[in-house]
Amino acid sequence: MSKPHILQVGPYPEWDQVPLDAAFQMHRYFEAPDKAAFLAEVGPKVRGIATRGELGANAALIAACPQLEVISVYGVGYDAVDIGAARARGIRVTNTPDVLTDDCADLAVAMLLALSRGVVGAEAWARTGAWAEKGGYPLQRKVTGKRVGILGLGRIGAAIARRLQGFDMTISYAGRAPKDTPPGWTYVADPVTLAAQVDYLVVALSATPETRHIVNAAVLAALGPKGMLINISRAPNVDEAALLDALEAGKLAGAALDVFEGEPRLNPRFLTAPNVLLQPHHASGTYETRQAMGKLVRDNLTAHFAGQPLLTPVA
Ligand code: 8YV
Repeated sequence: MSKPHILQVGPYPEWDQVPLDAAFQMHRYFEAPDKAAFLAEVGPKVRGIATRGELGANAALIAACPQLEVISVYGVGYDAVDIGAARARGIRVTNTPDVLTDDCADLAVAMLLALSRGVVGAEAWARTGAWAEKGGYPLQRKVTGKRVGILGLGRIGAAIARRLQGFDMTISYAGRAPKDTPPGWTYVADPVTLAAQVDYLVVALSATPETRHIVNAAVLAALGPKGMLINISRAPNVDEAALLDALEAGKLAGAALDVFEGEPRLNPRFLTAPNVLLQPHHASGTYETRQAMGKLVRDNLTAHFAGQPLLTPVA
């Protein structure tokens, strides 16, 4: 039997590419110099799309594949997939939840600690000889015992909160509705109120049209000049212009970001803004987790084409 044709939107590590090539007829969209011509040629044969969280599959890509049955996303966030276009044609969509939760939470905590303690600047202080020339590094902000607000207490948000309990932090969270949480975690309905009562605001929301710029100028003002923002979710959840304005005006103590509008290119204002910690969207970027994500992408495709239930469907 011929192998199902799969449109591959972005690159995968070799340990994924080899088994994908063995099981499916992969068409590497990202390598095609003329994307339109490539799609016109392979689109009619394509029954599956394998994509990455940040690349997704837009309506045009979906429309170019009239036989499309399934979209398998390498990532938990599937906001870049036009779910409406997929649902309208009964196209199934899968993602890679759970396997990346720990890594995303670990990096969020690492970013919070590094930002608050000035780890990156302090490293440069030691490395460049500023320590010997100027003396000790300027004092930083203590983490243990502070108040953290988690915007979006899903799997990743809850994993972040559990870790931060180990730092004796007070945990509050906002989201669509209160959750069943460990004792002492407080639900706050409104993001502005949440920001006003915490030292650190960690954004862990999945991105939807409703959450676009949920962290806006009012939320940042409520977080205030001693407050710090950590975004481990998706760039559109934060109004970047408002964030840069607040940082440049000293109205926010700092921000640590793993995601950016227009990534991988950054707004150049981030390069000069004070007290920002920039990370290249790599919260799930460990060998262990990426291997598990790749396996889940394949297992979902394999299940679909074998007529078995999908492992992690979102549509
Ligand atoms: C990945 C992600 O970096 O899971 C997500 O939603 O954004 C990340 O895990 C990305 O999907 C890998 O391409």
